[in-house]
Parts: sequence; C-alpha cells; structure tokens
Amino acid sequence: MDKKRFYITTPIYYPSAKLHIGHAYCTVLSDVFARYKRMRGFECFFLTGADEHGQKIEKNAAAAGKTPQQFVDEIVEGFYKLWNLLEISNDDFIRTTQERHWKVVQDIFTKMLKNDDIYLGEYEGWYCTPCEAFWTETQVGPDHICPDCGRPVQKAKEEAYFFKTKKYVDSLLKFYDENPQFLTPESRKNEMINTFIKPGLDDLCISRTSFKWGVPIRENDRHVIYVWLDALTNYITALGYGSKDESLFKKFWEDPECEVIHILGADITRFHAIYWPMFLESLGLRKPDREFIHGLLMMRDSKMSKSKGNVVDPYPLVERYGVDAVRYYLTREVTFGNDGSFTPEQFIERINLDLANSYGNLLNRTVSMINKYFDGIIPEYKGDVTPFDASLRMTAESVIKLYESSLDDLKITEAFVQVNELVSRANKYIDETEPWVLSKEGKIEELASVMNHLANAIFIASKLYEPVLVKASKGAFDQLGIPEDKRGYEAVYKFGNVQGYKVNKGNPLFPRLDANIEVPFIQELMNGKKD
Ligand code: ME8
Repeated sequence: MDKKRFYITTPIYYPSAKLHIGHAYCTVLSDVFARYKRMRGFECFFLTGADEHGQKIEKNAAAAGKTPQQFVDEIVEGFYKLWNLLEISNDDFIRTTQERHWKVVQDIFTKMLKNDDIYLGEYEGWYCTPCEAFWTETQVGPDHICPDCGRPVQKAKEEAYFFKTKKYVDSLLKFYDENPQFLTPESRKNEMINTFIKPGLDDLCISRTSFKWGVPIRENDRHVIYVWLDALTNYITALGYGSKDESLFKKFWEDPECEVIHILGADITRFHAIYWPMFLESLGLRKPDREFIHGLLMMRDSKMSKSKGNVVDPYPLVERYGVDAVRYYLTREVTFGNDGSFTPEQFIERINLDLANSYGNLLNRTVSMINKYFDGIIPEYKGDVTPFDASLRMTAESVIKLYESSLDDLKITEAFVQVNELVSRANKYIDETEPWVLSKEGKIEELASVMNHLANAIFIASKLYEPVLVKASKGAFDQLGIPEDKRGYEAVYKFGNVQGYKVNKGNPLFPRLDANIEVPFIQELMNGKKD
C-alpha cells in the first residue's frame, strides 16, 4: 500500500456480442479502485479494452455478412458508449487488432521461440466440420455434441505450437508460496493448485491453423496465435512494452514502486493465475502484485449469457435510474469475491434503502434544518459540545480508517458498508439530539454544534462515496455550499472544517423509487420486451 503508483486492469472483453451487466460489474468496480487511488494522490493507470481475435468473432462476423474488422469496430463502438455512460475513467483502451498490440505479440512469440519455450506439435480436440471449430472434452460433453450447432463432433488433429508449461510449474508454485497476496480470494489459489496443477498441467496450445482471424505467426504464417497469448499480453503492450516508447511500461510495470493489479472474473482465473505468470517469466518480466477474482452475477440461478436469453443490459438501467444508482448497486450488493445474483427487487430496495432513505434523506434533513435554524449558514465548529457530538465524530474518524484499509486491500464491499454505517450513525444522531427540541428550548450552542457535526459527517461520507457516486457526491458538496478548492481528500481528516458555508437546498439526490412500478419495469427489460 505504500507504493506510489497504481496500475489496474479489467479483462479485455470479447466483442462477439453486446456487453451485459456482468461486464459492467467488473469495469465499474475496477473504476472505483482507480478513482479511489487517484483521490488518495496515487499516479494511476487504468486499462480496459477489447479482445478482438478468434474463431467465434470470425464466425459471428460471417453470419452478420461483415468482415471481422467491420464487425468488431461496430461492437467496440458500443463498448465506448457504455463506458462513457457509466463514467468509466480508463486511461487507455486497448484493442488487440491495433498494430501497437499485434506487432508486439509477434515479437513476443519470436522471443519465446528463441528461448525454447515454444515447440511445434499436434493439437487434438473435438472438431465440428460444419462450424469449422475445435472444442474441448468439457465443451462437447458426454454426448460429443457441438455446443454451437448441436451436431455430432469428431476427434481430429491439427498442427499447432505449444508453450512449455512444465518448465515453469515449480517456479509458479514457489511464486504462490512467496506471494500469498497474489491471488484473492485465497480459495482460488487452492483451486488452481488442486484442480489444474497437481493433476499435471498440459502444455498450452498457442496457435491454430483452422481459422484465420488472428495474429499471424511470423515464422510460419499458416498459423495464427491462439487467443490467450494474444489476449493476456495486452496488459503490457498497452503500456508500450516492446515499442519505441517504453516510458509507461517502465513506470507502471517495471518499477517496483508501482502496484500492479488485475481484476477479473472467476471464469478466466486459470489463464491469469497459471499461464500469465509463466509467460511473464519466459519474457523475464515481473509478475503482477495481485489478481482479484470476482464472482459471477447470476440470473434466475444460472449464469447470465446471451444464449440463455437472460442478460441484463446496463443501458436502460442507467438511463432510468442514473449512473450513480447503477454503480452503487454493483459495488455494494454483492460481496466482492462472491457470486451473486441480479434481481429487480434487490436493485430497487438497495437504492431506496441506502441512497434515498439513508444518505439522500440525511442531506435533505440537514440542509433544511440549517436553513430553518441558522439562515442557511453552517455554524462554526467548536469541538464536541455533547457526548453525542463526540460519538458521531469518532465514528467518522474510525470509518475513514476502516474505509482506507478495506479499499487498499481490495475489500470494496466492506469499505462502502463502512460509509453506510457513518450515514446511519448520523441519522441516528438526529434522533438522539432532537434538534427541534433544542431549538424550542433555546439551546442554541448545542443546536449549532449538531448542525456543524452533521454537515461534517455528510461531507466525509460524500467524499468517501465519491469513487462510486460520481455525480451525487458533487451534488452533496454543492448543497452544503463547499467551495471547489475545499473538497480535496485531505479535508476528511479535519473534522469541523466544513463551517461558515451557505447551504443551497437542491432536489433530492435519490428520489424514492416505487417498487410497484419499477420492479415490473425491470422485469420487462429482462424479458427483452423493452430495449
Ligand atoms: O473472457 N458476472 O472475455 P469476456 C460477472 N476476452 N462478471 C462477468 C459475467 C457475469 N455474469 N460475465 C462476464 C474474456 N463477466 C476474454 C478475456 S483478458 C486478457 C481476456 C466479466 O468478454 C468477468 O470479469 O468473456 C469475466 O472474467 C469477463 O467479463 C469475461 O469477459
């Protein structure tokens, strides 16, 4: 945590179809980390992108009557739009069809070949002739049926290049041992060791001749590089590794002062946790500090997927409920690292409970009271006048510490549970101090202190929420009348600093949603009746 720089990545998603809420989940959470680190003064590089090669894309493009490049260009346009809508603050967007990437991938292949880490052999798999696709044993299932078209598949062989994984197994295990932080949650490491490494790891097939849409191997251009070598290396090619200008690579990868973190879903753990460290070792490069494996969002108890027709499109959700509501739901609802499910009921309830009733209402009540009792001016801070004041201030101070330590340790859900605690504590503080009674009894000094403490607690909560609630936090600062230059993160450490400003009552940050109207609305979206 005491490193100065921070490099964070999402997986590069396949532009084989439109993105859904599961992709938004990973990208929003990575964005929250990036925004948090920047807020704490780190120099940060946040990368996302698109993984554009492969057989599936080649086939989808042909089915749509387009060239693969036209096909991916259109879909990737949608990626940009979605990330824009969700206020994703990525510093770069890598596409594997960009020359800056694929040329370096060719060089990487050459280097590995020279290192004797790659050899030419034969790939054996299940082949579907009409689809011209190879499938693995698991993909074809016990009936040996093509997962795409449902027709029978045959065992077949093709010439292919392989990466010598066995050469790197021992040092991978040593790396796991020496870096217990590397894979989180911890259970993922055991899964990698017991399910894949201990039974004996096969060499990894890294080229194909049965399709063309990929990076051609310079030494043998009948072959294209098979997706994972092409895809994983995006994390370094985007920084300029192997190019004329390696300055970003030096700063955000090679420099030990940079913390390197990959965020990814459980479906692709094996590639990131086993092969990626091996590739890096083969290239003589350092490994990432951490890989955080998030769970998958399910729908109606099954994995969200286009083919099952149970996909939630984030677009209409953001359009109706706003970017902050969707970002908040994704960050807070499912404990980071666990699988979760999306349901319309929970979505509406989460927003109503935490954002409308708790946070939004706290701001609303406080601004109204400051208007009513103090002509809209936040009273001066005079320390803690009552034990209630001290308790609220101390809660804020401990929440800041827990929030920081949680986020530094990638415990994102816990961090925001802490902020919720502060907001709940502040609401309870209103009930305890009964400002309307203090006013009636003329206890002005106490009343002033209550208003000041509330304003400060709201400022702190809003600042801590800021990486998630990118718009509402600003709305809260505006309503509290806090000047732009007084909104920096350091201000959270100075309880009492928010004073003397003129509040501006605005619209509620999060109007309460009527579940009787909104739940059916989202259900229709999910059934594809609305778009
Ligand atoms: O695997 N719930 O791309 P991809 C939560 N191109 N997250 C989900 C999800 C769900 N239901 N579905 C997808 C690829 N994701 C490769 C990656 S990286 C070098 C190459 C998220 O489009 C999750 O982060 O299939 C998952 O790991 C990723 O999208 C897979 O995206």
